Amino acid sequence: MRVSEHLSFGSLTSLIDGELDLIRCRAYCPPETYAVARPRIQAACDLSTYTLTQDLQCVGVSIGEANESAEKAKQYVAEAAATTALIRETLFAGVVSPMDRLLAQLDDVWPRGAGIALSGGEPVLPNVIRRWTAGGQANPHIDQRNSEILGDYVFRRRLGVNVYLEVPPEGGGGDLELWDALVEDELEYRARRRRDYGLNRADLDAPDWVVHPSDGDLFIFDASRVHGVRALSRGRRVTMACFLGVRGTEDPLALFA
Ligand SMILES: O=C(O)CCC(=O)C(=O)O
Repeated sequence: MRVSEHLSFGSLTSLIDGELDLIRCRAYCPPETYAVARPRIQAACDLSTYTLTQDLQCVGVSIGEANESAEKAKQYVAEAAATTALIRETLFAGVVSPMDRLLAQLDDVWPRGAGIALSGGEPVLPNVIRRWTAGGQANPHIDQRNSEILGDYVFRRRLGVNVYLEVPPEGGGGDLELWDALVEDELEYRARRRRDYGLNRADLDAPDWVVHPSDGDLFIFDASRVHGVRALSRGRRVTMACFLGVRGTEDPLALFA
C-alpha cells in the first residue's frame, strides 16, 4: 500500500492521480482536544440515529442519507447551518475541531484554496460525527462521486476524509478495509448494491488492505475505492468525517459531508 504521512499539494495530487492509496497523518487531533469534546460528543451520539443502518449513530444528516430520500434531502439542506454550529460551537466549544483545522490547512495547500460546498447558494454540512459500538460495522461501499444536491459541481474525484477520535484497541475491530480496484462505473455498482447500502462482504474477495487507525489519526483516500469498516468486538469508534470534492487544481476543493 502506498501511504504518505504528509498532507500537502503533492500528496493530494498523487492520491487524486492514483499514485498513492492513503494519506495518513498521525495524531492529527490532539488527545487534549478530544478530551474536551468527548463527553459532549457521546451525549450528542446518544441522541442520534442513522437511517441507512443501525450499526452507527451519526450527528448530522449526511449526504449519503440525503441521496436516498427526498425527505432526507430536504432535511440535509434545512439543518446544515444548525448542525455546523452544534459541532463547532457546542461539541468543540473552546477548542478547534480537527475538521476546522483541516479546512484551514487545505485552504493553504491547495492552489485555489478550499471551502464548504454550496447548495442553492447556502453552505452544506461540512462534516459529521459518527459512533460505532461493539457489533457495529460498515458494509463495503463506495461513495458516489456526484450528487444532485450538489448539482452545480462536477467532481473529478471524491476523497473520503476521516479523523479517528477514538478507536478500539488493536485486535478489537473497527479497522478500515480497502479494496484495491477503483469503481469507475457507478451504474454497474448500483446494480450490485444491497437494499440498505453497500455490497455484501461475502460476495467480495478479502480486502487488499486492512488498516487499524490510532486515536487522533487522519486518513484520506479515494471514495471510489471500495471500503468498509470491520466489526468492532469491543470499545467505541468515534470519527469525524467529510468528503473533498475535487474538480481541478484551478478550482477550490469543496468540502461536504
Ligand atoms: O470510518 C471509516 O473508516 C470509513 C468511513 C466510510 O465508510 C466513509 O468514509 O465512507
